[in-house]
Amino acid sequence: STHTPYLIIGGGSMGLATADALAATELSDTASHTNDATRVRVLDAHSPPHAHGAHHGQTRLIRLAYGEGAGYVTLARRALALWRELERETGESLFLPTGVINVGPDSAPFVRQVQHSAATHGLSLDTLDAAAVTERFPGWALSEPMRGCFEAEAGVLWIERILAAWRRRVERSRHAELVTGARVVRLSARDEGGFVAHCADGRTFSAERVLLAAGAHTAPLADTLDVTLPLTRIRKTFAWFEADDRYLPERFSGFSLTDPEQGVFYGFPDLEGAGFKIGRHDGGQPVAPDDPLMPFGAHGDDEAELRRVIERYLPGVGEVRHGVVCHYVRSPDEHFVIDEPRPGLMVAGGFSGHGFKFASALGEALAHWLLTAQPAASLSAFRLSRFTL
Ligand code: PYC
Repeated sequence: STHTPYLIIGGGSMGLATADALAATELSDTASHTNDATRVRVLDAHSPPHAHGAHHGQTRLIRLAYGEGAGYVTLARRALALWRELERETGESLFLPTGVINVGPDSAPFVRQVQHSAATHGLSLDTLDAAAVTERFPGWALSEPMRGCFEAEAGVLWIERILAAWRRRVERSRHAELVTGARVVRLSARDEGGFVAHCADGRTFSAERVLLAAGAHTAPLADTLDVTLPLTRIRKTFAWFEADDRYLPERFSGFSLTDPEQGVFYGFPDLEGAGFKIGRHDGGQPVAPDDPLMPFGAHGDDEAELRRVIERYLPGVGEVRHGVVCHYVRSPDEHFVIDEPRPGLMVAGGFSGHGFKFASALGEALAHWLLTAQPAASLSAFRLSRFTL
């Protein structure tokens, strides 16, 4: 049957995390479900991991001393514990504790919030002046008033490896199924309750409870049920560069960099010979959900905006090797949008370029919400009502 109790639209970070958490919990409880019937189905337009959404580019940061708000710290801690658990269970290297340094002047609200988050939650954070940053991490050339807040517990997640691991586990589960090549174009409500997902090729899948986690397609699909989500798709770029041995992970950590004139950047040490990786977090170009993304270099500033901060702060980084495009799906306040706007229809989107680190913990909370119909208290800050208050 194409009907299941639960349906997840989007087999990206949030969809697969949730499916994996579902497969690991009640769904596999043989006492309650003795047969092999599929209970959760995940639909993806492509075959994850892939480069059509927001989970390509090899690496993501996990930071706990959170510059976007102290309200994220508990979720980040839970996520880190679950990343370590996934590593143990799979025997794969998925998290690299390189540490993360948040570089910027004290006048930058992000840097102050990093310190506040650490102080509020008792996280260990070394606040270093410009000279101390360069002494400890010779890849940085900083001068006052720049400083760095270094968090040793933070690090790097291997995102595509994680998606591949979740996919394998979901495909092994007796109660979960991933359907690839299923491009959902419309949702409708069922008379007897629940919803139907209509695919471009004419297939339909229905369920009593649906999680819509389809990245750029989340808002357009919600719209087909008259649910308006305030999400914007933004074209983003990042690139790998040649770098000397100051950028190896023994000597250089992950980072955020706030320069009041140039913008907000993030980056990674030279891992497994890939080169030094850097991208810009703010800015970007709005694009419609289905429009192709112009390749790296199509915008005059794609490489230049990265070069400018490299020249100013990162003296051992050389020529660009390879640049790529991706997208952010942004909410108006850049906080996540996670809610149940219609009974049985859950949405998870608007991760605004900082969601992946939380995917393990969000998958756990979303799975529980999907199964129990009880909204997760840990996700209450992300509800849609904040935009109408
Ligand atoms: O949230 O740390 C982050 C991040 C890194 C790259 C994009 N976002």
